[in-house]
Amino acid sequence: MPAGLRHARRWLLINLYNASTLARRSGRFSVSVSLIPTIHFQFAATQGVNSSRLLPFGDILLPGLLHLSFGEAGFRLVRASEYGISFCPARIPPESSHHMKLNAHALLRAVCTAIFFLPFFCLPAEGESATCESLAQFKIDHGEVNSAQAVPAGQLTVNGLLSTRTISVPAFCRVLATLRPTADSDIRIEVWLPASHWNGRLESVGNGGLAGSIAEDAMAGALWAGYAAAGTDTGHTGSPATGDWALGHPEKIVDFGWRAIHLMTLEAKGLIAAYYGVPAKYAYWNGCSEGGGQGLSEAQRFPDDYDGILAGAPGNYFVHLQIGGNWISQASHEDPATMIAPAKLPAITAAVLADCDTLDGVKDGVLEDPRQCHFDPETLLCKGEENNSCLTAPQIAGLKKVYGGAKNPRTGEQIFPGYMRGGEAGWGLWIAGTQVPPGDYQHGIMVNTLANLVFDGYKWDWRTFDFDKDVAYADKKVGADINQINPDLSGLKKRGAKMLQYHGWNDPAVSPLNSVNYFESVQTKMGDTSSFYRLFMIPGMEHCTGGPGASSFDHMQVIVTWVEDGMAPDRIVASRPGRTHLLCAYPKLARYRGKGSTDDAANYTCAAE
Ligand SMILES: [Ca+2]
Repeated sequence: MPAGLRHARRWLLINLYNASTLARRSGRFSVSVSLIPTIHFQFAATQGVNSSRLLPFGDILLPGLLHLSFGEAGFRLVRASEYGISFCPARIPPESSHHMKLNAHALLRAVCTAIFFLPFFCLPAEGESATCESLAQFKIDHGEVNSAQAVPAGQLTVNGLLSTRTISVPAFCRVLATLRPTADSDIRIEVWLPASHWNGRLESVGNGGLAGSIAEDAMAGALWAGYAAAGTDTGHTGSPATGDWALGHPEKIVDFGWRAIHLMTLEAKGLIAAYYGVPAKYAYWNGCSEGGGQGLSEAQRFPDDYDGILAGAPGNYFVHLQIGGNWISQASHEDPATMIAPAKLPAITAAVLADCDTLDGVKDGVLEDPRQCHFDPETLLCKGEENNSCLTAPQIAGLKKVYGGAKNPRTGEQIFPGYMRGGEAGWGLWIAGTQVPPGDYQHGIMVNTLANLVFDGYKWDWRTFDFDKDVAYADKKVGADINQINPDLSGLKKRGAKMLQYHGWNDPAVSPLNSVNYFESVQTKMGDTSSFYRLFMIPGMEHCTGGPGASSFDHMQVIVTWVEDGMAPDRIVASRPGRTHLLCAYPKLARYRGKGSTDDAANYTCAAE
């Protein structure tokens, strides 16, 4: 294929996709029709939508032919992809269905226009594989490309930490590189480039815990959605709960803290531009847990890196998060008498719900805002023999410490907030445990972090942590690099980037109040941030996912809509099997309107408390 035509085809695909998402996000219905196998055109009815925003490609390719008007509704050719023969309505919002005025004449004219463009899509695929392999010679600034390989669609075997596994992927160009910004750095990155149907965007994916591996599954998900994807191990290899890589390697701590993500971003953008011949139109960060903290780091340190940032359940106050974990270990495990067996957790939540579930007006097993609940654990005191429905006095004392969070015993200052009432049934993996030392995740990551990044390795005894002087010591030693708490997001605001932070109220791994604290610190510093930074607290969601609340939604769709269409999210409809629920931009809360099913988000409104 001639280079010019290839370029035109690429631009068309990119912009068709963009127009498609704009149309869908604008709340208009769309209708899809496939003409021949492997060619699929989607027409979106775009009544009332500004045509100049919908047709960014119109300037390049025959604008008059792309804009079809039929009475009240405008039909545009907006997308091509390989779905085979079909004729189906796609994503028709109920409130828009009455706008549908598709008639035979309109369809005929639209199909004719589509046929005009067939040659663009019927041309043989360009030589991506050769182009891909040439990336092995591509010069990057902070290291070298190790390999570039065209991967066919199908099953890809990746070497996971615990086991080798296969993941399903579309055809893509897989680039492996190693970055060495310092002599002690060894940062592995991967950049995955869709062989076809690239949507013009980069989606970088984050890590969990102490990182140490690349999230191939998340990268595959991004590929399937048409994104070029990037990921890094942040400069060391190992389990996300292993920290021995850091002992005696201060530069590796910097790589983990912020440098690897930033450099990965720069190199991913360069590789994208080299492979496709055009730069990514938009770059997105998508991370939760440590990945959420990485998103905040990018927002604070390198606001030019991303146009949109999804920061879920961020472990951004990393030093204090671990100190909070130590607090829990000391509160609930230092003395075996304080240990709360996992079998007791459901009874605690049941007692909390009996006290507080209906404070939000709906009995649904979920607290809309657990801060409104002041359930007193003393009510669970065993009257006679201990059983799984009651707590002993030492257990109650430990539970109160988990709720209350880490505090400086001398000043009373909160070091890291505690965990919320109503989520206890989901604490098992993270907080509770019957071993000494505890085998839960919080404890494991805490010991590995504090022992290796702050103190002198595993000979350090977690029981000796001093919640006064050791806090300042830890912050001074590594806080500048691994805490992401700067409330000044003026760089992000200035360039028009957007950040959506979300956090489950039932999170047992990173206190949800940490998200509230950071969000409010930014409001204090900058005033109202609603034009570029919003927080969504998710009732009943545990760490990044799961829990009794309805918490599933298309995160990327929300941030892409905000960045590219300028539509800031006020409310998000989340779902779980059998239920939809309304999520509201903090500090608003979903309030039941009083009529209709309490499992239907349509019967709620976002209201100030
Ligand atoms: Ca409730």
